[in-house]
Amino acid sequence: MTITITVFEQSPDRGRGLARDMRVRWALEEVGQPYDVRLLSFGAMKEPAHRALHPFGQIPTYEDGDLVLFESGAIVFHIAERHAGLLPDNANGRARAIAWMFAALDTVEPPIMERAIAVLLERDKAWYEERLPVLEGRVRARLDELSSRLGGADWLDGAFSAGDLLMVTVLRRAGVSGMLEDYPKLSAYVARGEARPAYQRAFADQLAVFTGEPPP
Ligand code: GTB
Repeated sequence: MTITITVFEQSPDRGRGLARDMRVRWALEEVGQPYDVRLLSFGAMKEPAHRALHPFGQIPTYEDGDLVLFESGAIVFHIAERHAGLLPDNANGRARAIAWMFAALDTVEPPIMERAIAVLLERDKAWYEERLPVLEGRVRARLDELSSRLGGADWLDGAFSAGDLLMVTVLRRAGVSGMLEDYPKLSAYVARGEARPAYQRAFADQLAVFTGEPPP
């Protein structure tokens, strides 16, 4: 049975790999699992057929036989549990890698997204100029802490894991605003993630959807 994921038919990020299917694609590439893609327009995402797969009418979803999943973090976790390569074999290392998955999605991503949404949708509000520095301060607090913890290591806890995969995708969103430039250790960390062959394949595939050209 081939895995099928849903992705934007026309991603608003214009092929920069910022939508959340990127992390699922990357995880599947890391473990060597082939997959199909179903392209969805914004309208189709809100139709009952897709809402049956995703209660919030969003991408990505994941289908494998009888199993249907939504939430990119749950999908990456499922892939990491089913296949070798994204979680350590030893129980404690595995638990710590899972903690980093949650940290990426629950501690680091929210302030980054809150700032990104304000910049995108709230520029015309009277309180925007006052609120933006507050939101940026929250992002910087997390980036400072994460950078301190990473220190000179290549990855967050030993070998590359699903925790790093999610953290790199989350940090890329902060990179768009230039905020990572003040964090050389985090910039190098993201670059290490992006240099992985599995990342490169995933990125090329999502870009090909946007350009309509086949991946190289
Ligand atoms: N928590 C869910 C998950 O992790 O899977 C969130 C899923 C989600 O936000 N999906 C977005 C979506 O379907 C796409 S990724 N949006 C359409 C809708 O809600 O109607 C978020 C996203 C969108 C666009 C950019 N961008 O243009 O840079 C980046 C990220």
